[in-house]
Amino acid sequence: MMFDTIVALATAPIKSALMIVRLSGDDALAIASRLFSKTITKEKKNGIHYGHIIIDNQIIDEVVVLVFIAPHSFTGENCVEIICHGSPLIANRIIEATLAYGARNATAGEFSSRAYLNRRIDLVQAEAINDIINATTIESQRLAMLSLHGEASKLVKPLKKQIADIVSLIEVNIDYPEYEDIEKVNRQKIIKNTNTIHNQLLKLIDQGRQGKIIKEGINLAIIGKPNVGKSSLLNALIKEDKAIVTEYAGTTRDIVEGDINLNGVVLHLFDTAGIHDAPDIIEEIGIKKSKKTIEKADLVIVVLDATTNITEEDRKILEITEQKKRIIVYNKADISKEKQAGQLYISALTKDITALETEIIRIFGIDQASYIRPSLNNARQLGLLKQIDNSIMVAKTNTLQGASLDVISASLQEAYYLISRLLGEEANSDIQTEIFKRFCVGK
Ligand SMILES: Nc1nc2c(ncn2[C@@H]2O[C@H](COP(=O)(O)OP(=O)(O)OP(=O)(O)O)[C@@H](O)[C@H]2O)c(=O)[nH]1
Ligand SMILES: [Mg+2]
Repeated sequence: MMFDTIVALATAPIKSALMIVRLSGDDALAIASRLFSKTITKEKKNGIHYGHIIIDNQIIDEVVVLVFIAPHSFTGENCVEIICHGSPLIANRIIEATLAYGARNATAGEFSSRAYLNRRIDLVQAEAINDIINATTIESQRLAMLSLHGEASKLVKPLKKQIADIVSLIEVNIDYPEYEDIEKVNRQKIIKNTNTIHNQLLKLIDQGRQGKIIKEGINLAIIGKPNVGKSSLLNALIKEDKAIVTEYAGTTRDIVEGDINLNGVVLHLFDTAGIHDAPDIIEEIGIKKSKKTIEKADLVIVVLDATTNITEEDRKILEITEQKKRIIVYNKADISKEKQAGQLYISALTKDITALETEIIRIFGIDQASYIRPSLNNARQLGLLKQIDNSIMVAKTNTLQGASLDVISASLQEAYYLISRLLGEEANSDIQTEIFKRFCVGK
């Protein structure tokens, strides 16, 4: 593919030890040669060159230039990386000079998108680059790295082949029914194969969901009536006296947030105003916010007071959180005399909250393997996996209901196409090519 040459600062635009100006495109070598004291040509192999940046006959900086000749570069194009001293002024002068010599400013993510367009990486790998940059835990960084190395993409490639196998069989039966040496399509076989693919997809979706949690964390709302110890619980979880705690009901008015890393999973915690009736106007606003926080939470912790019986207010809170994934905890266990079997008791005051932490991990069903296993785990990938599964299930239902082979094939082809979309492959890598690669029909 032919592309114009793009330039960008690859490092932060702040005073630092070094900065990197990156160029990629057909004219990258020529443009860099015009400002570098040495000429960089294609004939030279990938390499490191020491020299000077000279603009308007003036030495601007002493630099190291990395040269990557197409296709042996990240973008698959000719690439030059100029490592200059870490002055924004110098980096800007270098960038301006490259612009004057015909480069243009790269847009956000354009180097990665070129790597994708030049087929150096697929779409899942391109998404992983962003994940690596945004990762906040070692665990999520590790998952992103697996995706970048193509491990996540490999998960769906066998499915594509399996679908192509059934579609090939169906299509050949439709198009060449007169050939006797062709395997006759058998509905039982289609059902068996769709079941196998469905089970694999369910597994991928579950693993992706776990990967998503490791990558993005969980929004966790701490909910309850006033004075049950919600803010004390937030403080115990984050191991910091962040939220104000008093013996007066109605202390928390606004949402107090905190993040913790629990076994490699980031919990975004939201301590909320106690929900109750007849509040004053400020509390009323706080309570509205509490209810909004419930909506956006992945997990709600309903805090009850272990020292008192459940009240009407508690009941209402249990009712409004009923549809959510939730954990009900009895706080103030340190001073409660009676304990009911099967309930979760904690003491936010004495920081005895291990049982709750264990339950949080359990409820999301994250197994140890998820931390090191590649997965298709962003919203786009998970959405497409579900759509693929849906098409497979339609094919199965149609087969069971005796639909025509054309109709069954159409759903399977849709599933195949969706896998291509997941990987960001072009439409011309379409299923017809795949089918006829396998069959030597019309000998
Ligand atoms: N004994 C005991 N007291 C606790 C515990 N947790 C909280 N308290 C006390 O209960 C009172 C209320 O605690 P908070 O954490 O402010 O309660 P809250 O649910 O945030 O209250 P609001 O913000 O008013 O809704 C304070 O006096 C705490 O010290 C606990 O586990 N044991
Ligand atoms: Mg509070």
